[in-house]
Amino acid sequence: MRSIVVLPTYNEVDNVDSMLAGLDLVDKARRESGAPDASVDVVVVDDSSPDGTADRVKLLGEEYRPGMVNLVVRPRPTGLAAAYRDGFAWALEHGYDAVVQMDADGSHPTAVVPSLLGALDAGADLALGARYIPGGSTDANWAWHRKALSVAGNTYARILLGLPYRDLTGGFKAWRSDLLGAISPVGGDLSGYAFQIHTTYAAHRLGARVVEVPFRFKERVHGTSKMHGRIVSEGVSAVVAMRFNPPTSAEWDPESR
Ligand SMILES: Nc1nc2c(ncn2[C@@H]2O[C@H](COP(=O)(O)OP(=O)(O)O)[C@@H](O)[C@H]2O)c(=O)[nH]1
Ligand SMILES: [Mg+2]
Repeated sequence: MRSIVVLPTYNEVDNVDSMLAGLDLVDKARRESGAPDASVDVVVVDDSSPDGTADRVKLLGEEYRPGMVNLVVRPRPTGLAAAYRDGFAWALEHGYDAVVQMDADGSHPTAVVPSLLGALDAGADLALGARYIPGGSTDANWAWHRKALSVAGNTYARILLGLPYRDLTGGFKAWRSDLLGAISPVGGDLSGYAFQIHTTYAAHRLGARVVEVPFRFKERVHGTSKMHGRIVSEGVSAVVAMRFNPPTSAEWDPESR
């Protein structure tokens, strides 16, 4: 299973070194396991960060296995979801079997990526990194209002959409490519939390096998959050809209795997 990690970045120059170093360890461990096509590549999707993130990634890329570190540069910051749409399209065009999405700020530990990919190896179509299941947790340093918002948002979306998953707003996930390709356009035109909820909801409605993998969410150490109020209000209204107008998706046969 050839895998790729999509890393959206906007002003993450102080975080990309440790992200790539961590993912290199994941790549080495999977390749050493002897499984066929076990490599793990990375594509950084940078929105022309003024702090020079893209140049740093180019430089670092030369230190790793040829072809491991890839870079897509977009002209300006248009949000996390837009960057993911382009990164996912890039991954699908390049024929990867599995696509991991994760934040580039250290909140989603690279050491958990093998467990997400392991869940796909074991037959899942979508593995959700989950903070709110046994074994999962959130950093004590995480601002209390962010945690409260996250817990409330998850409860709200879970109840309104009737979904069984405990972490719907998180953005740490591993997808089988055929499933990801079937839910195009990924997340409609949503951004932020709504995008994350929408994609999991679409997968669920297609009959995908979705599993949750616990992880400890760490607050970022370097750089600043790009979260803003509009992402929250979009989340609130988009979940109601999804409830009455569920995502429509291309045909996908759960037995096609
Ligand atoms: N390419 C790109 N990445 C973004 C954009 N906004 C946020 N990100 C990245 O998305 C990830 C999560 O964003 P973050 O600001 O940490 O949001 P928070 O975790 O909700 O506070 C980080 O890797 C950011 O660099 C954007 O407009 N473009
Ligand atoms: Mg963050």
